[in-house]
Amino acid sequence: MSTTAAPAPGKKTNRINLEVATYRGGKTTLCAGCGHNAISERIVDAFWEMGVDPSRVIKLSGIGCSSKSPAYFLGGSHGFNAVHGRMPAVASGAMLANKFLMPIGVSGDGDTGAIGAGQFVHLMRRNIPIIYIVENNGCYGLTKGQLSPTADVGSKLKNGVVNDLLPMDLCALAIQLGATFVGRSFSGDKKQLSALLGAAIAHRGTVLLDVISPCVTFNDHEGSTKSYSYVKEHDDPVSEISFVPFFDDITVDYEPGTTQTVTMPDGSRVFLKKLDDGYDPHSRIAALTLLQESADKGEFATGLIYIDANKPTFTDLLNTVDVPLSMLGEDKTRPSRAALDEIMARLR
Ligand SMILES: Cc1ncc(C[n+]2csc(CCOP(=O)(O)OP(=O)(O)O)c2C)c(N)n1
Ligand code: SF4
Ligand SMILES: [Mg+2]
Repeated sequence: MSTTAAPAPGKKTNRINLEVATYRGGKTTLCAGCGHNAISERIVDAFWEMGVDPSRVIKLSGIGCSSKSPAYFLGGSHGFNAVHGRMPAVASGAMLANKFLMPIGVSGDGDTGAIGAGQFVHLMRRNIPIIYIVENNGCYGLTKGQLSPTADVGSKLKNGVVNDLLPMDLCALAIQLGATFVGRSFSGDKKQLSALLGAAIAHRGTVLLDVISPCVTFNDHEGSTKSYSYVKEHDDPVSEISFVPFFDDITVDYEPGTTQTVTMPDGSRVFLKKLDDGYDPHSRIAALTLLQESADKGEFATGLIYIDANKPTFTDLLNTVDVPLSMLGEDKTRPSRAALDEIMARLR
C-alpha cells in the first residue's frame, strides 16, 4: 500500500495527510474475540494519531498467534517475521544498520519468556530504541494452550492441569535489566492502552509493554487467571494515564498535586493522575515493589510502571553512523590499502 497516495476527498487525515486506512493491514486470521486483535486495532490508531510515516516503521515478530499479528496492521511498513524467540536479534541488527527505523516488535509470553528468554534479556539490557509488545495470554495459544512461563500459580488449564510454578514477571525483569519505558495493560482497556502506545511512540529507548491479552479459545475459562473476567476484576491501575502528542496544544487542568506530568523526548506529554498515593514511575525500586506487592495480592498493576526518558540508547553509546549502512559507499566501508597494510604489519 502506498503511503503517498492522495486521501479521498472528505476523508479524515492525520498530520502527514494520511487516512487511517493506510495504517491497517490484512484481515485477521486469529479467533474472533482474541485479545491480540484488539491490540492490533490500538496500534493502528496510535500510529495514525501520532502521524508516524509507515515507511519508517519495521514490524518484527517471532512465532505464535501474537507473532502473526503484525500482518494485521501497518500494511505499508517493512516487516520481518523471525523464527521462534529470535526477534530481538533481528531487531538489534536492523537498528544497528539503520537507526532512523522505528521498530515495533510483537511477541507472545511463550515466544518471549520460554524459547526467547535469553534474547529478550539482552535486548532489554541495551536500551535499543524499540517498542516491544508482549501479547500475554499465559499460554501457548498457537499450539493449543499449554502453560507458558507467565502462567500464575494456581491457574488452571481447560483440561484441569494446575500450574504450580512461579510466573515470570516480564515487567519486573525488563526494569531490572535496563528497559527505559515499562508498562502493563489489558487488551480490553482501550483508553489506557492507547495512551501507553502514544507515549511509547514518543519515547527513545527500549519500551516493554506487557499487555494481558486473553486467549478466548484455550485460556478464558473459570480457574484461569488470564481470562477476561479475572483480569477485569483484578486490574489495579497505578494511575490514570492521558497522553498529549507534541503537535497538540491542549492544556489539561488538573487540581494541583493530583497529577504528575512526564515530558517525553519529542515534547509530547504524559499526564498521570494519581490513584495510588505518591507513586513515582521514575523510581526503579518503587516500580519493582509495586509489581511484587500487586502480584502477591493476585492483582495486575497496570499503567505506566517505570520510565527513564534520559538514558542514552545503544545507538547513541556506539555512535553509529547517521547514514543507513546499505547507503554508505565503498569509500566509507572499505579500509584503504594503507590501513590494511598497517593491520597486516601488526599481525606479523
Ligand atoms: C523452534 C520451535 N519450537 C517450538 C515451536 C512450536 N511453537 C509454535 S508457537 C509456540 C508458542 C507460542 O506461544 P506464545 O508466544 O505465547 O504465543 P500465542 O500463540 O500464545 O500468542 C510454540 C511452542 C516452534 N514453532 N518452533
Ligand atoms: S488460539 Fe488463542 S491466542 Fe490464538 S488466535 Fe485463538 S484466541 Fe488468539
Ligand atoms: Mg501466549
